[in-house]
Amino acid sequence: MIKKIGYGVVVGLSATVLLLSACADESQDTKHDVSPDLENAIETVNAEANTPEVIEPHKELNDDPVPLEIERDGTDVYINMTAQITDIEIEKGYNYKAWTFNGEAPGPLVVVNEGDTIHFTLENKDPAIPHSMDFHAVHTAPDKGFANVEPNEEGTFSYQATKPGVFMYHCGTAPVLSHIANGMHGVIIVQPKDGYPTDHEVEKEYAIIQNEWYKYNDLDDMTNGVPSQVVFSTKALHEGQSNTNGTVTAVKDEPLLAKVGDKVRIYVNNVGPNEVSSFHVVGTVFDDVYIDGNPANHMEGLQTVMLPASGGAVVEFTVKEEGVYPFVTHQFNHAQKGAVGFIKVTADGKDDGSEVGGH
Ligand SMILES: [Cu+2]
Repeated sequence: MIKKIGYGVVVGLSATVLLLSACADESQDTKHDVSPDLENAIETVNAEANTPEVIEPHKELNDDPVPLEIERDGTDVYINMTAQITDIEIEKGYNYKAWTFNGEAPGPLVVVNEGDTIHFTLENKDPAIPHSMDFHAVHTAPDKGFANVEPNEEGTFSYQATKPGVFMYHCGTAPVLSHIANGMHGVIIVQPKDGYPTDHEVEKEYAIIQNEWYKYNDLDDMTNGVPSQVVFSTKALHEGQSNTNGTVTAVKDEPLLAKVGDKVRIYVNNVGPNEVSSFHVVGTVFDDVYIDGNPANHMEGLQTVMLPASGGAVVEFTVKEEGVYPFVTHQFNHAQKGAVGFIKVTADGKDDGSEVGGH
């Protein structure tokens, strides 16, 4: 049913890292008990903590996005991707020097068919650190199939996609949390060989991904803190659809479109890295849900679908009236941090130019 992929949007610059309040409190409490030398040392540490934690060789890097390459020969699919450093404006005026696949975060949407053999090549354009690819859609010995590709090198790996679904992919290089939270995540859809039983009812389909952002390249914040932004992106499944990065306004500024009466299908995945998503579309009930996107996991009549970190689903619902239907994670502390998008439903399915509001 699906075809085609697009590309992402990027901008330039760097980011700052804020001082942990715990450190500030500690320096405050001990202020009168320490020698002037130690006091100076504390100030120096605090000053350093305010500088961006960009790895030295990444400082001047901002590689343009490289289009995903996919070629098919029967059931052999050749996929070429890059690991690269690219700035992403995750919030207005805040650029994050992301570690990415192909210059997008989440990375480009990959679509293959159940039973395909994937021949995957990763070109690591990062001059400083190794990267790798862990496709949740395949069976392989991770130390071989998901092995590191060293800086400025290429690695090729082969495996079969035997299960249909909406799977996460991510860099699996240690520390994995740094690589995922810095932007190295995405989605691979494996289309079921016999389709979904509701294929003939669906008029519109989209792909949506949820991810979190933390303080820049701050493994402590990624490990012990809470996300600074929780966001949605949409990836082009069909020609002409938007293809965005995970930013706080990505699916607000350009809402998804549908026509009154349409049955809408969304391929959704929560790439985390840490948080669960409680995916809900306001003003509808999901008629059909395929947990993890496998037709065998068919459920009906769900209000909210829980997506564990890395979990996916295919959800389908019918939009019965004109209007703006927000989709959220119903963990509203995360909706407050950005995880809201809009589906605009009009009489003819075209954008009537009206404001969606609610940013
Ligand atoms: Cu990596």
